[in-house]
Amino acid sequence: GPLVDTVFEEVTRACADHGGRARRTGATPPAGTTDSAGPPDGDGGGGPAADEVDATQVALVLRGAGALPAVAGDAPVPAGGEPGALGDEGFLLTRDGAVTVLLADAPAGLLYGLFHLVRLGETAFDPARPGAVHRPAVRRRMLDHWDNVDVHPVMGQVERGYAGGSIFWRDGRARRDLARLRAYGRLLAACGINAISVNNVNVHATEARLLTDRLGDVAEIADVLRPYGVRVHLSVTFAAPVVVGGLATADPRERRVRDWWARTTRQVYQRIPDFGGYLVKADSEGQPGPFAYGRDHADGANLLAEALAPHGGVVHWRAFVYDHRQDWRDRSTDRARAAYDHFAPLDGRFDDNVVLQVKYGPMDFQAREPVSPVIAAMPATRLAVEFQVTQEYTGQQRHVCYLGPCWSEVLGFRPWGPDGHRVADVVAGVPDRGRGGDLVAVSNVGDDPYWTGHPLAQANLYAFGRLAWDPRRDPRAVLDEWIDLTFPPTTTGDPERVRETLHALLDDSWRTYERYTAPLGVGFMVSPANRHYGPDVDGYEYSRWGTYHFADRDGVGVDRTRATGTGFAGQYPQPWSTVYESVDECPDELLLFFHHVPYGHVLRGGSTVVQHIYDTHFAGAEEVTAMRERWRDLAGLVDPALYDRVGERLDEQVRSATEWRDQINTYFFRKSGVPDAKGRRIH
Ligand code: GCW
Repeated sequence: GPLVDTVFEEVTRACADHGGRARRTGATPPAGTTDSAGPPDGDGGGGPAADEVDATQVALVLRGAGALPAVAGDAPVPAGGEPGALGDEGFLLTRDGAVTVLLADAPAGLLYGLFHLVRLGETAFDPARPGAVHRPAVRRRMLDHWDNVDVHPVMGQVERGYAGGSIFWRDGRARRDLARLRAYGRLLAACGINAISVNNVNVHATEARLLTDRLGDVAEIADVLRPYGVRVHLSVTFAAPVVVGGLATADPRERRVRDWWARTTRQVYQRIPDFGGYLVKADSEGQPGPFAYGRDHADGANLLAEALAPHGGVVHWRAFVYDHRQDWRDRSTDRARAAYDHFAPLDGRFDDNVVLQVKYGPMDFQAREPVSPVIAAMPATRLAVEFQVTQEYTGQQRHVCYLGPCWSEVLGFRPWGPDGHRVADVVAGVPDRGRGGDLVAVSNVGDDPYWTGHPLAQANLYAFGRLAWDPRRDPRAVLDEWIDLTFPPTTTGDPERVRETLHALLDDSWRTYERYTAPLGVGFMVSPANRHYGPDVDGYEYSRWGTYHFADRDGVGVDRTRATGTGFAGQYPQPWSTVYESVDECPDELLLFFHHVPYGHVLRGGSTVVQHIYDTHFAGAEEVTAMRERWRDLAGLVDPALYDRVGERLDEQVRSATEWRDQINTYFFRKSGVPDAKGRRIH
């Protein structure tokens, strides 16, 4: 099938890169493949067996596809590598004498194995390397594109996009840049990502038609990405039966509505047989949903699930539901509570092919939030945890902010205490704690030549895929992989310096970002007027979006305790509900998320809240200045255009971090009247 062809193409490409040779046996390569990617001596088709790939000797073996070559028959098979056990995407890498054997039970496994070989480089051929089975921890590793087909008057071509235009759409039309799409498929597969949705969760008029008369545009993308093991999903509007179907209602209980979804979905599968499914933002921030008909989210999700089930598709139903028309005077409504209040009571009511998609924190992708309590509250529901690779609230790809450590913390968090399962286990599926789901992230990719605007933001895309494959990996090790793949040691002249410099910039950049923006879990001090970029401490303080910090002359923070606040802390299982409830036990980095405290409150770390605010802002801005200087070490070692692009963005990051530092420090100095203990300049 197409995946095997892709494996072959990738082998030839890898071999061409290394001056070696690749041959395919047992099937005819697709037209053009061998000629274009074959060895430079023109010694193209037919001939020797696959074990003649390069002098280094690799055998790529698809088990079950006929008799195994002798070379794989003798290879030692580590535990877990029995026939069929590798699954749809797993692979076994082992040695048989002088031959490195890559074995898979399905073509996608070969493809992932091949990218693994590329990552390992020469070390893949080390005779001492023990055999190992590799399988993804999470079955669906998905990117959501918030791309609009039309240019939206406020949000533009890509909602919260910081990497140029969309790679799929431009000005209302499909771009049809198939070469770019193919390159994207390869990039996704190299990261381990196996699903994408191709349009924004806010579904406007034109985008609604992707489900019906514009389906061909989606099918074309699916055709290009299929050979890379990537399935395509679509964001749909819950009101589709009305807005594109011509019905008078979208009520899930109405037979004609159910028939419409069944018929429409059948047509989708006729055109795209491996279509992934629907992604839905319903009754959220103005998007239509089942509430209009007096139905709940389970009724709504199951309506679509029923239409998709016969074809093997899934519904990703987002749990990002809250009242965005809140009155700031009303202290009883707490946006952080909303997802749990809406969804936890529905546990057990969702069909098996519904995946409830929950943002990792209870608010909205802030630089620091507690893990959403919904993740621990729905053992009978499939859950997807949603991250934001696009840096809406973390510097908008103008700032270096490597999010691997943030996601790693979330995935490693144990909602039931030190002896309990992790978030990653819930997503992977563990008895009594979770039915298994997906990891999903909002994409940071656009039509920018570097894909992600800031060249170093590619590391976030890569880290998301790699952590979804194996959530236990150390984000620094993931970064090492990305550095080697992006700045191959043979091309930079001084690979050690490149590696050290990139680690110096990226490793701690998320915490640096947190320090110069909004520490202690306070969140939302971004500018509403400037699309969430840059500081505006009170920008959301009296808004309807439910995002408050309640700073006054005496103190700051949101009381979310059961005793005196909104009760949000009570949504966690033990021990966290007790830990978060207690002002003394609550971790410093989340203190202002859970408590309103006086400026003089002494943190567990020893300093007062206001002094901590001053200290972190001075430190964070200084760290950014140091990052800017450090980058100069790479002058002449990396591509000049890339060097300049990163340099320009670092200049902006220095400017912005300074602005954050000064506005936040001045704000809290004016509110509290407490001077900086270290006598630094506060304006
Ligand atoms: O973070 C917020 C963004 C919106 C986005 C929304 C969501 C697509 O500001 O732009 O809408 O979240 O996740 O649906």
